[in-house]
Amino acid sequence: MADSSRKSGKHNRLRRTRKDWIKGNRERAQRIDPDNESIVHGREKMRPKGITIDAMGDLEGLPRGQVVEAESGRHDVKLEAGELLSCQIKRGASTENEQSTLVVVGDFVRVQPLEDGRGLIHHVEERKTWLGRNAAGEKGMEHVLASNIDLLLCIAAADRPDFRRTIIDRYIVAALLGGVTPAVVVNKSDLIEGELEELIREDVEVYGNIGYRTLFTSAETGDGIDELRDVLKGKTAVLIGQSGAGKSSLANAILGYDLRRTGEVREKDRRGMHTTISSVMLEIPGGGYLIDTPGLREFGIWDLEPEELDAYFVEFLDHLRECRFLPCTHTHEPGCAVIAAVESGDIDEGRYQSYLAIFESLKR
Ligand SMILES: Nc1nc2c(ncn2[C@@H]2O[C@H](COP(=O)(O)OP(=O)(O)OP(=O)(O)O)[C@@H](O)[C@H]2O)c(=O)[nH]1
Ligand SMILES: [Mg+2]
Ligand SMILES: [Zn+2]
Repeated sequence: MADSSRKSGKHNRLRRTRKDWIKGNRERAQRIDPDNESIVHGREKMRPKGITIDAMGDLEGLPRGQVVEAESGRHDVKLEAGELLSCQIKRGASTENEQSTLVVVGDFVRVQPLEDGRGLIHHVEERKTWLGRNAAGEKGMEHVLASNIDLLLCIAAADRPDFRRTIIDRYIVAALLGGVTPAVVVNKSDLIEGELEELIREDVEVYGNIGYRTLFTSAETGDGIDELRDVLKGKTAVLIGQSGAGKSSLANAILGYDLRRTGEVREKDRRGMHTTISSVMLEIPGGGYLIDTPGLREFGIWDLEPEELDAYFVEFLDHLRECRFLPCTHTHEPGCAVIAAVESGDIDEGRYQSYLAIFESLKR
């Protein structure tokens, strides 16, 4: 089998399931719970199917806008005419999306302006791209963090003893699943010193070698901020990373003024205090949009069978067809070309360890 056909075969399989799922037998939601913004079906924790409730015709005359801020139950929508409207979700609102999160920053929506100056979201348009994860503690519910984005900036702080690459590898898989381009940003570069410097540079080089954009930044000294602005030009990007990594500080540095509240990091374990509680889309002077999000405690990959994971590790693709057994999970099989490439140094050992960890987590 030719390499390309095998690759596209995998993608097709994925596309097909996703498409079937979206276009397939749409199930009417039993109830939309506006408090947790999820669609509740008759059976709890059922994977939510794409739903449409109202016919599109009912939306005639309702202005269109984009959600620019979301915080429990409140959604600020920027109308195409420029006006900002604070909105709630109408009971019985409709969506073209299958994910459990009904409205998220980046969504294009149709709203009904109310007399009191606020608004009601009637309909959510299909998300072109999105960043999703498994909702914490709820197997089978995809929680969407942002939509209609071009770029995912995976922020890791250079000073942390728990600077771990597995989490970056998870973000990358999630980005690719949602049609988003990932980039790796190591922030707090001003704190890199001694032998840590070499270790981190080696770690980051791995991502450059497999084709992802990598950047070192310091929100403190301004190092790398111009380069980051260049990367963001004309794009909509979302900042993601653990609490305390410096996402809001980077947003402020890019904007050139302190709009986003930033927090402290505990001395004891260098963890952040979850300062940011809302997701906000910010317009960057000079072009582009940036979405600042709250730090995440956990990040599970959504909607992927374990045996489909290898297609999301780009550097594996050249080796897949050389495996003795097809299909091969690249975990234990004799004659596995991926394992051979790890042993020869062609594939980075850390990336392979991430693959194994994510593979295990997808089996459950
Ligand atoms: N030395 C140094 N400190 C930084 C840098 N960027 C952020 N910080 C500090 O790190 C702490 C956390 O920064 P935040 O921007 O609040 O982090 P966050 O990722 O937005 O955290 P959450 O909102 O909780 O997810 C603050 O004390 C910042 O001043 C940097 O580049 N260098
Ligand atoms: Mg923050
Ligand atoms: Zn293999």
